[in-house]
Amino acid sequence: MTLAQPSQTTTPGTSPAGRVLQVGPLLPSLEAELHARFDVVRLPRPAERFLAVSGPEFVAAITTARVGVDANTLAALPNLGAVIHFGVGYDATDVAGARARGILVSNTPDVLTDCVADTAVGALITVMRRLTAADRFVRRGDWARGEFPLSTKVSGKRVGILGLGRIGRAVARRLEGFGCTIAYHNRSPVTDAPYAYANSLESLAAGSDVLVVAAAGGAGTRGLVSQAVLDALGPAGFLVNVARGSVVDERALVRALEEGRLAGAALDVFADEPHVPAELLGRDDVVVLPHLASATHETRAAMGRMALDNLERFLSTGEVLTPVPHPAPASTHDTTEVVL
Ligand code: 8YV
Repeated sequence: MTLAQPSQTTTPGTSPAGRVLQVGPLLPSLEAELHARFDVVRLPRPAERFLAVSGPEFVAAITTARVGVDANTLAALPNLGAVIHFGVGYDATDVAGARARGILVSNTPDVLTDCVADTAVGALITVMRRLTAADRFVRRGDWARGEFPLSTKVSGKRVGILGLGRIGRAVARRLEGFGCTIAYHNRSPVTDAPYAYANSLESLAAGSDVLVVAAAGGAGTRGLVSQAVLDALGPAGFLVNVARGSVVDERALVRALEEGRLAGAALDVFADEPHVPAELLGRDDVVVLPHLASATHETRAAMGRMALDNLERFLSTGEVLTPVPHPAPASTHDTTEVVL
């Protein structure tokens, strides 16, 4: 679809005319379809000169949960009407700034819930049973020299979930099948949840063998898993994070592991991806994954379809199909909206 001249307004119910800006890399198949169907330009880096000249041409931006559209980029796009995310998280985008200008923001909820929850449970089992360490043990030839050390039983354990939203619930359902006892912490209790509510994250951690982080990223949850929370989890406790690296105080986590104040951690996300703290890399009590929770053929294809459907709907009607929740989970530890 080739679109006409940029319009100054993107009133819901009307078709905004203009170009689409691709911010960051996308799944190759999604990028190919996008460029075949729409008038799309990929934002070059550095972006300033390009945006100064061409910024007004764009009525929609498409990006990923990890890259997002920041405040500076938004400011250079005066006719923008929508930010379309490939991903459920949108903490990398200046959503408040977008809202203030009436710019719509969409994400791809639900379609990735199963894969992210599967990954959380897989990572939990992997770190508690030391499966990746055991794999390395066999490959090194150490098995011929002795037995692999004992690990920790998973079934029946007490699991605390930070952020009982779509993904947190899917993790809980799966772990119920392992006979685990589930408790959770959100800013406020979820009315229809059959699990015990802890009114502080520290008390949740103190009563858990494993803490699973499934809360939205952003300012409101930054550093929520603090040294005090890790200490409450204790030297026999495990941490699993499939949400955002920013939710955990990464330096405190490294110290806790190094000082034997935590039994292990399985991390799919980091504060400064793709950089992983060097101290974690040599540790057998840590599982490090490259932010892959939603990265299956099936789920990424479904996310791509949903992103394209949102873009198409916006360009034809001025609306989106799956707008992000309003108000966004934000300032005061609102972990009820869940991530990824
Ligand atoms: C995305 C994610 O797959 O959806 C999210 O919030 O973090 C991941 O599932 C990834 O950011 C897409 O590039």
